[in-house]
Amino acid sequence: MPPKKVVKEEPVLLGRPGNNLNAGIVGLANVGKSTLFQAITKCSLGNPANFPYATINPEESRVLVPDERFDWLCQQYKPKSQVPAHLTVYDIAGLTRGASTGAGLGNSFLSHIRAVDAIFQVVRCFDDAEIIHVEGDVDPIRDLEIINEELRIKDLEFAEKSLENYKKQTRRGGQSLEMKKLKEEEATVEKVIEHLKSGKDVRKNHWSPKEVEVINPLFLLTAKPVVYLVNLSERDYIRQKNKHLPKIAEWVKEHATGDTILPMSVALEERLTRFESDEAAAEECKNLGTKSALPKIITTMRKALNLGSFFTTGSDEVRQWTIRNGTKAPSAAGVIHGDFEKTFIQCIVYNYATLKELGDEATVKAQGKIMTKGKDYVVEDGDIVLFKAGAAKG
Ligand SMILES: Nc1nc2c(ncn2[C@@H]2O[C@H](COP(=O)(O)OP(=O)(O)O)[C@@H](O)[C@H]2O)c(=O)[nH]1
Ligand SMILES: [Mg+2]
Repeated sequence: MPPKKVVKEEPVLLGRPGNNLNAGIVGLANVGKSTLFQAITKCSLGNPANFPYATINPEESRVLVPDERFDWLCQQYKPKSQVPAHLTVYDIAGLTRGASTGAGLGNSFLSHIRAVDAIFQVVRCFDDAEIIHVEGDVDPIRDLEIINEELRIKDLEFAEKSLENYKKQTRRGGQSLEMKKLKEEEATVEKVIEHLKSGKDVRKNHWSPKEVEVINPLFLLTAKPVVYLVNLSERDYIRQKNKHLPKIAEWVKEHATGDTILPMSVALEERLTRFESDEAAAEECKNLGTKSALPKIITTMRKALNLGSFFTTGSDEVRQWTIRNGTKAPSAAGVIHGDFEKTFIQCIVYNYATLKELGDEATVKAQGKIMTKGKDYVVEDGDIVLFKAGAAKG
């Protein structure tokens, strides 16, 4: 007898569906958020492509995603146009203790955080008597807890509101399918409330796909992936040492297991953007025995958002496209043009790794490594794809 077919539940990710995701810089006031945002915006992230990644408005910027695969493809094809992938980053005003209850500009900060897909949380570890710390002194653990708590309180408030709504609907009772579904959803919201009350962030749990479907429309703040950016003095960053670092690592391990912590120095990054050229900045790094943390910051965030890339290549254009990992071919085609998703026929595909190994497209072809795939194909990170689509129906 053939083995029983295992029906695999399709995983559903927490957060907004789609491929065009963004990240916001969050933290207390005066921790270096805006300076970091400026540095990210100005620097070319080592990417040679000439791409208009300018600030869209003072708080929103499209940042190049550095990727050596893209650079290599551009060298191979020498295309007329080079379009790297980008990540949209927002500078969000500082959060204050009590923001969840409306302190400061509390609720408006929180609504800005609600609008982003992921959070860069900047934690201040640099000492500078001239830069006032809103809480009086440098204490990163206290700061982490303030932010963590404000976000959690706000989520609790939202979840409780949602529970009230469910209760209104389930009060009338009954055995209908619809009622059964509502009760299940209500139970999930109750579970979320329990989870938050026990001091845990929503993203730190294994929710079933069904539960995720209930959680996503709540747009919870602690469901968003977080990358912790520890802002050190230039000196501490260069020597990769700071007395607070071990404690931060411990805190993250306990409260946000698995989240990435990246030590960085906003002061250094800001200084590097003031050099006349990328080469001069690189020379400075070499002399200091260090390197900019910005490329890693961007690529780490892409990973946290579960984003991958596929490429389209040719002598006209080499372009890197962004998709969620696990995206099927028609949806990936839809990233290029909305119509392609519906009119998708097939795709011609091989991976960058194969191309890099064999040297050029002609060899990949001669060795029969180019595949034709249909609508169930899951596009892999690094795939080089040509989509075939039919004419759009009017
Ligand atoms: N010494 C030092 N000062 C910094 C650093 N980052 C930012 N600052 C200064 O701190 C002040 C607040 O910075 P800003 O980026 O506006 O902080 P935000 O409130 O978090 O956006 C400014 O005067 C910055 O020049 C840093 O890494 N080291
Ligand atoms: Mg600011």
